[in-house]
Amino acid sequence: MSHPDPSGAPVVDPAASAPLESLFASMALIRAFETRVAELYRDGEIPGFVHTSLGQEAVAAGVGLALRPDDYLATTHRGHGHCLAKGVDVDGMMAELFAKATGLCRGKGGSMHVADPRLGVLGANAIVGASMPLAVGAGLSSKLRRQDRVAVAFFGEGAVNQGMFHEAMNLAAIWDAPVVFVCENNVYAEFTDSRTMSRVPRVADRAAAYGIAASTVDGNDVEAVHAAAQEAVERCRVARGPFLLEAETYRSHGHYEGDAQPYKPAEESDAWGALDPLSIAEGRLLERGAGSAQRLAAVRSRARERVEAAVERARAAPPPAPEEAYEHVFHG
Ligand SMILES: Cc1ncc(C[n+]2csc(CCOP(=O)(O)OP(=O)(O)O)c2C)c(N)n1
Ligand SMILES: [Mg+2]
Repeated sequence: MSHPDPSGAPVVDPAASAPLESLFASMALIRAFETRVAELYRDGEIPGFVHTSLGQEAVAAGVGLALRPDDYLATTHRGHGHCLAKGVDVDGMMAELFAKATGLCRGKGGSMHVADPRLGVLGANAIVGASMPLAVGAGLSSKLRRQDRVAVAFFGEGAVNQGMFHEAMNLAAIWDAPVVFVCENNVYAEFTDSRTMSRVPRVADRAAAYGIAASTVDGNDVEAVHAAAQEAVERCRVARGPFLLEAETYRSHGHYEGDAQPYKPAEESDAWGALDPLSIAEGRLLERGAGSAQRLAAVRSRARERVEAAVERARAAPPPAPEEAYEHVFHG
């Protein structure tokens, strides 16, 4: 069986792109949410472990706005932004991080296991690489049921030396599953420079080994991510086979909140700091006369207010009742 179209002509009209204003608003919400979550975690209000995607918001927003509500999404330990960009409820998300009964998973999942099946969000995942086989399964089910739902797997570049990457890429290829593999290449896997972990610096180059089309995009340029994601998603939608999209970016916080990051050279952090995705989008909107500095500041402050309302609701919400401990969870 041959692959339907491993390279192929573009399927998306560039004029169909989401407006930069919407992409900016989505990034502003993620920035506000995670900035506040980092503070609340530091202050001991949020339990467990928290990994933020601060600095990487353009990837989540660019891909999220290319998806339909019924498309599938599987994410990682660093998935708040992906879920928010897919449209999950901010109150439910915040309450979940607070481990409250009003959370999306009734407070039993937390940051690393949050899910929302109503929006195709198959879950965050503490197992590095596990988003990929999940998305292949979801994509295959969509194909077998003759639906046109697309499945996206987010993962980091630290996951691509896992067997799961190889197996998922190969199965998606031979089954022509509608899966977009989105690699957020943020330079580090925990405390290790990923450039020391492989002789193949570009993750996208690996796709050729499976007969899968691929591209690398500037992951801090939300318009570039969105255009590439739209193209990849629409290819899947019209059954042209899976796609690997690599987004080059940088996490501005530590691996987890509390990580002092001694392994990051200061010049490197500074250089990436100058490429902040929200500032890039703001600069572009101003340049195009698409918004005043005041209007853009208002977008950011509305996002902060929305998040603060979610924090207040989460604080006031009850914890899960002890008698529900064995409900909605797997147990032997
Ligand atoms: C199967 C598995 N191996 C190792 C770990 C420990 N671990 C957690 S995050 C991480 C690094 C992930 O790096 P990357 O995939 O680049 O994602 P990032 O944290 O940069 O978003 C590792 C090794 C794990 N959770 N699961
Ligand atoms: Mg990484």
